[in-house]
Amino acid sequence: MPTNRSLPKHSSAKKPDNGKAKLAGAQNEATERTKACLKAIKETPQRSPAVIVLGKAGAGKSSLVECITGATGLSGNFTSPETAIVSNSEDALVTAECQLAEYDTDGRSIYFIDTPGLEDDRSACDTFSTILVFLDRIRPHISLLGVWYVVDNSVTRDVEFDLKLVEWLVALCGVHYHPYVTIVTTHWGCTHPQDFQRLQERLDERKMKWTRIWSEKVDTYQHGKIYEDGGVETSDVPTLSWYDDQDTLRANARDLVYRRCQGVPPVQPRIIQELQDHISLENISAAKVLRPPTQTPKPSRAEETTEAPSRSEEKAQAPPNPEQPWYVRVASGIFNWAVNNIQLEVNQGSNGFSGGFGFGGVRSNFDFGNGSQSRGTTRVPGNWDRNSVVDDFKSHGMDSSLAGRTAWVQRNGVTSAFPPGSAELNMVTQTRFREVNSKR
Ligand SMILES: Nc1nc2c(ncn2[C@@H]2O[C@H](COP(=O)(O)OP(=O)(O)OP(=O)(O)O)[C@@H](O)[C@H]2O)c(=O)[nH]1
Ligand SMILES: [Mg+2]
Repeated sequence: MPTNRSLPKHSSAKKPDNGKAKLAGAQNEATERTKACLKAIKETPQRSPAVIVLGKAGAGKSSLVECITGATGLSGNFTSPETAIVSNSEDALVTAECQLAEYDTDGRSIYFIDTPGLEDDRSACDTFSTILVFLDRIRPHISLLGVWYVVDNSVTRDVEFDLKLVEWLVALCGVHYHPYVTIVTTHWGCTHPQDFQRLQERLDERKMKWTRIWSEKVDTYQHGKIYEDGGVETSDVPTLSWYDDQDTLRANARDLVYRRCQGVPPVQPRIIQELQDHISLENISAAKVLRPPTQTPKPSRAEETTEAPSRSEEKAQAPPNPEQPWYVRVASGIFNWAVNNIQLEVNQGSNGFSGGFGFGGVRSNFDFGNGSQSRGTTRVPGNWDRNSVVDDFKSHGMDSSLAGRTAWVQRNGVTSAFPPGSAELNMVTQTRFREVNSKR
């Protein structure tokens, strides 16, 4: 059971006692709500619909979840008797554990998973492992309707870590889950057209970078812009005030839920499948992106093979010890936990994702579970594997070697921090390759 260890943002700052009491009450409220949601989710025979909210520390994740669900106690924002929001950075809470809040829409409950924010290179791995432990625990009971990634658009420019986080998001979701990813930008409150212009330019620049990393446009929602009916974004100024327009902000965010959470996707994010397959944390795609620079990555085994690491290979790893890097230690924690809590797995199988992992023919090089693929076999022309980037190149009579593909990637504007031959870059390359060739 996760404990809410939410800490005051500037813990050195002196706070009035009633502020402390409010924070303690808020933490308690969030913990109790999460427990109640977990209980309800476990007791529901079907998988419960859920949305996971991810992003950098302080981006506005908890506030967004509160806005949609009406929950309090996640962000440290408090509501005054006049219903205006009262918040300042001194009173804000840092989300230290994943929390759940329920949004009831048309008689259907959607659970929002508020997650701890990723702060910097040094701590991102630990934060991610906290998210993974929670996700591994809850995954047999949920279907993710979407992954929402929150970005504070008032921040002037992206640093390397921001771009790394988008790479992380791609690796976490997999290209196949792209249609269900939403980037939510926050901090749009402004009254002057020039301020709006600056915010808009920042968003446009960011969108270009995100598109390059994803190799496709990602759906976005601007929390604070004025929207017309049907989710049409406007350039109206003043935009919505964070302090005075919470009702409209809520209506807009709930419209987003309506638009983006219509049905259960036929696919789930790659991370869910990786956890289900008990892939060790060192081999989890998204963890590889966050791996601290000091830790030597395992040599890429993706080159010239499309085979997923087999279960037996995974199991053959040495047992964890304190000298081992974080990802091995945490992995054993996750899976020991899973073994010790078998009752949480009761729904698995009976409500499985019915054969749904083959989205659009674009797959990761990891096994997505339907066992129907003939991986690693020699293929003859005309019998190409749709999931293999190597076969895509071969079927077009092109140089499919790593050098050939790397040259093609450079000529065709694919920018990625993933290493040549990695599963991630292969996926991005494959998407771009198909895009380019579909235009010919
Ligand atoms: N003006 C304005 N303030 C916002 C907005 N979104 C969030 N905030 C404020 O920003 C601060 C951080 O918001 P949180 O919702 O706690 O951010 P978070 O991403 O959950 O932060 P961590 O849990 O630390 O990762 C709070 O003081 C919020 O009131 C926004 O769109 N506009
Ligand atoms: Mg938070």
